[in-house]
Amino acid sequence: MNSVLIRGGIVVNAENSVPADVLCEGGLIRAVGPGLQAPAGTTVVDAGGALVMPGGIDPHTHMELPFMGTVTKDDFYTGTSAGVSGGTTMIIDFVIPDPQQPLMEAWKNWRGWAEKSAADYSFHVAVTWWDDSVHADMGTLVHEHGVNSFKHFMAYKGAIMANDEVMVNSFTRALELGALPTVHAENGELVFQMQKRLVAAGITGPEGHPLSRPPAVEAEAAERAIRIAEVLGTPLYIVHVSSEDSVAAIIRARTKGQRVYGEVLAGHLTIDDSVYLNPDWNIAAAHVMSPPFRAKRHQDALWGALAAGHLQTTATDHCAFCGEQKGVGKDDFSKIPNGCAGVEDRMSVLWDAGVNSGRLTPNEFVRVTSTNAAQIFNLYPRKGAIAAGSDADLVVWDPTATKTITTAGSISRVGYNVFEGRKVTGLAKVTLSQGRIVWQDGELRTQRGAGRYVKRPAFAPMFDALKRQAERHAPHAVARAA
Ligand code: URQ
Ligand code: ZN
Ligand code: ZN
Repeated sequence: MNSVLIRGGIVVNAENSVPADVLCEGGLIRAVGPGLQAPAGTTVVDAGGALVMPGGIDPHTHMELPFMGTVTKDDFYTGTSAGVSGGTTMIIDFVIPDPQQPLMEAWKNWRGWAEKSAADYSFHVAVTWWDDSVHADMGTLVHEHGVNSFKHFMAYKGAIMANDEVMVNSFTRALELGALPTVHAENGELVFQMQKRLVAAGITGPEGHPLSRPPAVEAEAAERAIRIAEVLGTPLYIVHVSSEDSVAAIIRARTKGQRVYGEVLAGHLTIDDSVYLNPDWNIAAAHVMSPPFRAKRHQDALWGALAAGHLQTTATDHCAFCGEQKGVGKDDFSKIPNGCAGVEDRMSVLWDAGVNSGRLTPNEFVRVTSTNAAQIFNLYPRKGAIAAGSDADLVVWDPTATKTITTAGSISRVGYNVFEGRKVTGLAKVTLSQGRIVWQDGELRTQRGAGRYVKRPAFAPMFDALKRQAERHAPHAVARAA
């Protein structure tokens, strides 16, 4: 049986940090404690005083995504390999059915594509349209396939946008099933009309992208989703929160007792909207993603909310398009495929900008890069913890190691790295996935297909709490259902 002993590290969990060895056997953590003995045949890794942390969970990636007429460059193998090289050992990707496509058909496609993954993965499923079959398929996905979160794109009109009718139906069904509704919060109608007006006015370059999606476009949708969740009594998870306006909406709801979670991207925390004014069209276009990068002041609000616990998770929205793919929008920014990469660099960028700056403690870093995602998406303590019985997905982290991020040095097939040229201190020295060393001192040792599909059970134990929340916020809805 494959076994690895990590000796002489400091085990950093969300709750505490203790000097301890970690013994991994058969894909699981068997023991955590001082002076552990290595059974015969065990590979010993000398942590040399480095930190041993739960592997990162990126709850928002798009590997092999067909989107805006093309397909993202990283497949599930290259994308998860890039992840483990940076200390991320699990992704939660998205099944995104076309409108009118049966959810189960899309689901099977994504399951097939993901079989090549090098590390564990799971899926949120997008609800892009509504009829009785969608209602039924949501049940099948929750009960038989371990899906406990459904995504709603409030943007991308004419493609995958969910209107209020779809959202209300889907949120209601999610509550029945003990699943968590999530949203991409941008008002798709406003974006659509703003794009047309800007292009008609001759603003056709990437600088038009943020102008077509100002913070109010995001805040309106965030507020609307929060209010829909309030009326229906459902919890809500808002992906890639990028503006102080949306943060304010989340804080308002949370302090009223609503269960609203927020995710922030490493990119939105560290990159500002000046990138869209780069005179090199290719570089400006490489930063086209939605919501766009914002004016610097928004970063302070995002960091503050993350440190305060109003935002709980960090992700990347890894969605790697190359220069040729972005070039489709040469004459019209609204046609530039939206998306940037990041799964490889999230942990280092956040350590450097978060922990080295004093904004986050190492324990808080673990919480926002791994533990909170595991808890919110019902993977804990299988993931998100260094504890006996948990999956042996972990990273030996050298807080003193330094590198300069470059596209050329990337494992990801990204065309342009939005973190290009950023010097970071704090790197993954060794990464274990299912107890196997998949990254060690700069050497990638992943196996195609070694990653497993991870089921995430419905929130059965939380269900009563959800019902009680519904009773508090929406007694009329509960009375009708009874
Ligand atoms: O909106 C998203 O999350 C997707 C589909 C990718 N791209 C992006 O610009 N964020
Ligand atoms: Zn999105
Ligand atoms: Zn996304």
